[in-house]
Amino acid sequence: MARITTTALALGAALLLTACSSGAAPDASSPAGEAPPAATSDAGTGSGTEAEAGAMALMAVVGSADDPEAYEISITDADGQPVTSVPAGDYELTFVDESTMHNFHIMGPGGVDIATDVAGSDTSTVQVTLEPGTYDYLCDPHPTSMVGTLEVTG
Ligand SMILES: [Cu+2]
Repeated sequence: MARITTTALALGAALLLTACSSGAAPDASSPAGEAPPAATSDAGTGSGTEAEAGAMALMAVVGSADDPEAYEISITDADGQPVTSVPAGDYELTFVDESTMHNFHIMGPGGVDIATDVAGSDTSTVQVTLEPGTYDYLCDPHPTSMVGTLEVTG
């Protein structure tokens, strides 16, 4: 009995210590551990918000790969994978709008308000600085069925 209690107490103390030491770190950056923020080639650890230099690529896509007139809208990375959250920073945003009835319209923090033409196609690339917050994008003619958000983290 006594031994069990002591063990339990020791365990409790250890847990408390752990809780205290982790709780003492005010910046809740990476609960995953102490991976140094050095620029390694490990892709996508997600931590360094200011680690990357230069603009990163995003695509603003209207329609699907098979059908530019499809009622779909998304923001993807350079590999075409959908993206819903990115760190703040400078981006090269490439529009992929080859539809004659849709457009891509994005607006949000920092005065960002960019829209492609509804009738015409647009595959241009613009430089955009994304600030922390929520960016909304939609197709102006179909704002309820073609709509999405991009969260930008600080
Ligand atoms: Cu549309």
